Amino acid sequence: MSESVEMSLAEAYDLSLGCLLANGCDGENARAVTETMIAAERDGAASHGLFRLPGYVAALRSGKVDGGAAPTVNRLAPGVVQVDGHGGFAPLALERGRAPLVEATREQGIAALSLIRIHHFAALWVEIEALCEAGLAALACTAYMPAMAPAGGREALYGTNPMAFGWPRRNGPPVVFDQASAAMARGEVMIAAREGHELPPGVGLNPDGQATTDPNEVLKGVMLPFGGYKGSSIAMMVELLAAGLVGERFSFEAAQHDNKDGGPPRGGEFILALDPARFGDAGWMDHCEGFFEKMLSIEGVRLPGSRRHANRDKMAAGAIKLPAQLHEKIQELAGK
Ligand code: NDP
Ligand code: PYC
Repeated sequence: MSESVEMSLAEAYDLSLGCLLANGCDGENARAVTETMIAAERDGAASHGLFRLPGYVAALRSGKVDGGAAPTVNRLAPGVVQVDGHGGFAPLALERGRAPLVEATREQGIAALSLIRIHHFAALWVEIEALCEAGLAALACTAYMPAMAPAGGREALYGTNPMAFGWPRRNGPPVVFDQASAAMARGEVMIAAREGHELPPGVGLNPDGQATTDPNEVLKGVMLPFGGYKGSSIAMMVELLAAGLVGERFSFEAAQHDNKDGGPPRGGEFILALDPARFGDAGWMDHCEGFFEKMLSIEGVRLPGSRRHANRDKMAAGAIKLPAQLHEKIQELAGK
């Protein structure tokens, strides 16, 4: 384990905000991006926390991303809300789309949010939890740049293409799963490389197409889908929803246009929201609570998202440990 620097969440927030402001983000974008990364730090999701800040800054410095972008909202159809991010980072666009999506979903029982011209570099549970806290069930997905081979192939075509789904609870946090369609998020592979850890088998191939558990070799080679052809089909679905449907770039197209500065490429996101109260079963909440109870009555079973929430509870009065090299890098990027 590398050396680390301990800091409170408030200190980490200030560090990130200052760094983004110093690199051309306006206040609203710097706040929204910072909140997303700090939420990940708080929940122990390091691969999508401050680890991403150098990439966000690279995209600002190269001019790929507009740190002052003001997302606009359009109601394309009764059940389709579109947010145009105008080339900015995803968090502010997601924030701007949330209230119109909740309103459309409550009106109709089901509605979708289509995000275009955004740069997504984060975990998806952030947007899902916010919708579940408004009493809705939701599903989100986004594509990236080619990192993973379709089942049977050895050439990257799909992004690591995450999909997240969440369900509201009566008391306590929603149940949310959020998973890459790759065997592991690429950020986790990068962290394994940084920490000198081996990967479990099945994550990827080296540049010669041979299976390897060396994260550095996987990063040079190609990642594999989880569960073989099953994860591969989910990755394909994500490409079709987050690019084909919303009218944005497929991962391979995003890479063709990207300047390879290490920051997130331009792409899209698709979110589907459902209001369980509009599906005809007044007792849906009790029914589903009973289902979760049943699940948890089986020894060894936990709900997805419970690890994050346990970390969140622990972190309430605690401190995060930022790798010293990353801390130094962020300070340098902030001009300190
Ligand atoms: P993991 O494999 O670590 O976890 C996937 C999900 O499974 C989580 O919801 C996790 O809940 C749940 N889970 C894990 N173990 C269990 C268990 N024993 N029982 C029940 N549920 C369990 O995540 P990934 O490596 O696939 O992805 C990590 C992150 O990377 C995600 O947040 C994803 O959005 C992000 N990502 C973003 C991309 C982008 O393009 N923006 C691309 C790819 C990934 P818990 O958190 O509680 O452990
Ligand atoms: O961890 O695979 C990943 C990832 C890609 C974009 C953001 N995170």
